[in-house]
Amino acid sequence: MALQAALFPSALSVPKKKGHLAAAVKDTSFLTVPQKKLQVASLSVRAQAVATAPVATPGASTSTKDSKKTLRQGVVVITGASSGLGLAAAKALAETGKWHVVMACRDFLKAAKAAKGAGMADGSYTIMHLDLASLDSVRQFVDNFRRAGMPLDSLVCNAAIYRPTARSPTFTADGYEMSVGVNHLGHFLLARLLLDDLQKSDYPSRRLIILGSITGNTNTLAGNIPPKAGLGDLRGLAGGLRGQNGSAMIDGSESFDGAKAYKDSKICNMLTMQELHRRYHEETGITFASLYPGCIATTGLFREHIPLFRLLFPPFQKFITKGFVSEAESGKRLAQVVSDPSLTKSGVYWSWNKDSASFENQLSQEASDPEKARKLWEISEKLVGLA
Ligand code: LMG
Ligand code: NDP
Ligand code: PMR
Repeated sequence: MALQAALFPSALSVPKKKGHLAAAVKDTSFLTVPQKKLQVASLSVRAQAVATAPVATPGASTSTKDSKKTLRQGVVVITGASSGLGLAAAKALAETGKWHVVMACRDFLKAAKAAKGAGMADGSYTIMHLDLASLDSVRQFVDNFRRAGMPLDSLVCNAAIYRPTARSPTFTADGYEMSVGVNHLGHFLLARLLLDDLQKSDYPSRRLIILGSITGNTNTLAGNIPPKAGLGDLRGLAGGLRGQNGSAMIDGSESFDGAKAYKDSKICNMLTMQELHRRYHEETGITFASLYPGCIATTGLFREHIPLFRLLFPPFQKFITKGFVSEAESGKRLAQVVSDPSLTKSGVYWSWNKDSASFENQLSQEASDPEKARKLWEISEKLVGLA
């Protein structure tokens, strides 16, 4: 911890004043794994290059035809890339040589170990601190990312927590229930702030991807395993998801259910993707997408579940439901959504069949309700300080 604090002071305290912030990010080299220079045009992630870095602007690399010939390396930000799906996708993308991966993680040292352990090549990634349980940290991440001078071509909102056995809520730095605070609100702010950066990119296909899940969709068997997801009329969210002075559940229920809170947060993720599509796709050309990568039963997502569940869940999914997918395979699926030239359609929720072929999947009625999406958007804007 002491080492982490020394390396990364903001892991412990988030500077509030602008001056402090500027000072804290002056030398951004401590944020990076500074090896080879990025092959992103002539950009470097090193701090000294920040001031002069020619950030890519729309049209800067002339026509799409030209950019195809000399397609520069893309930059993708993946939240929660220190484990599970995020790590596997980071590895898959970095290995192609076509992508530089910004691993946006809450635990710098864990992420560094994970990248090394996964065999990711030095120079193919940069680690930057992001704790989605703090809106200050989200803003600081955006600031740090911009100062590093990289373009943004793709953003993957992947990080999540699942508290299946929790019977009482925990809260983010801003006082919101943790599962919805991290999985939805933190990502909502991040996505909104980084839209500008995606828009500035000259990359041929810019994408914003938010992880969804089958368990938030009640039009599936898996989505009908209790407790079922359901946002109700969003009264709990509108009340600020504060346990003591109101409900910590989106639907306003009095009792807290950690498993439901997670599934609710996934509905929010899928609704947000569609609302982004409605509001911004036509104007910006950015592709907005969500996906269910399959049941990756071995990831850290289940770390808080009871040991018996963790033991039985993988064979149950492998041999009984056949919904199991390995971390490596799921990583390839997510990498496809980031970079496959055929997956440019916006507003889509992708899934895969047994042969790992992607298809456009149908969301449940609630997870595709435009009125609910609009209401969720407006309340979320207030909660994250954008309205
Ligand atoms: C709840 O947990 C939490 O309590 C709640 O808070 C909330 O978090 C909720 O949705 C979230 O979860 C419930 C959970 C925990 O129980 C389950 O629903 C477990 C589902 C997954 C486990 C299924 C077990 C099936 C057993 C399969 C074993 C593997 C088989 C390999 C087959 C190989 C074939 C070659 O509770 C538990 O985790 C406890 C689970 C206890 C299950 C005990 C099951 C024993 C009976 C097994 C019988 C049948 C097996 C048939 C196999 C047939 C093979 C053909
Ligand atoms: P993991 O637990 O392995 O990975 C989650 C990642 O999120 C970790 O890197 C974790 O960081 C990070 N994270 C958690 N809290 C925060 C925070 N406050 N700030 C920043 N990062 C945070 O789970 P998965 O890989 O399984 O999950 C990835 C995504 O896939 C999630 O969105 C999940 O909903 C989705 N998904 C997963 C399925 C599955 O079967 N596993 C199925 C369907 C969807 P750290 O390493 O520090 O803990
Ligand atoms: Mg579920 C029929 C297929 C199927 C699929 C694809 C999943 C995916 N699950 C299926 C069926 C069942 N599950 C059945 C029949 C049961 C009762 C035994 C069951 C139980 C179960 C539990 C207790 N399943 C779970 C849990 C969890 O705690 C996981 C969860 O809800 O996390 C939120 C989970 C999951 N099942 C899945 C997937 C993908 C998950 C986890 C992850 C997620 O949505 O992110």
